[in-house]
Amino acid sequence: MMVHSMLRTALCVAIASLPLVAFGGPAPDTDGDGVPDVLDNCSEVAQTGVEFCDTDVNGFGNLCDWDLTGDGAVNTDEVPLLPAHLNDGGATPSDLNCDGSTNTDDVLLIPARLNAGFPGPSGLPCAGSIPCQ
Ligand SMILES: [Ca+2]
Ligand SMILES: [Ca+2]
Ligand SMILES: [Ca+2]
Ligand SMILES: [Ca+2]
Repeated sequence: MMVHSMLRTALCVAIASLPLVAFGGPAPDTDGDGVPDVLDNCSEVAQTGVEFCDTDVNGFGNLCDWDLTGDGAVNTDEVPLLPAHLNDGGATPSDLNCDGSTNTDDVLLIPARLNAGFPGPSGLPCAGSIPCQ
């Protein structure tokens, strides 16, 4: 009985002394916004509180997408499609900041997307397939 009690105590001490990473640790959160990468549709762009909208449901949030042609690249091919989205009064893939309208605020965010050259990155396992849900 005494041996069992000592073994139990030793086992508890051993488990308590294991580092947190032994159990997987906190989920990775590359952009540090509190949304774990596996749930983050823009895993390298910090967002506060809520996920970015994903109008075309491809697993890349609007802010890190802007592939309006749907060919997997973000380049000047997208630009001719922008006027049709401006002042639309509703969410479109060009509503980069997800406020429900495409306007100057969104246009100012486009150069960063053009520099990226591609959608993402997204941490969602289904990113790139439609619908990604
Ligand atoms: Ca995150
Ligand atoms: Ca998208
Ligand atoms: Ca494109
Ligand atoms: Ca907007």
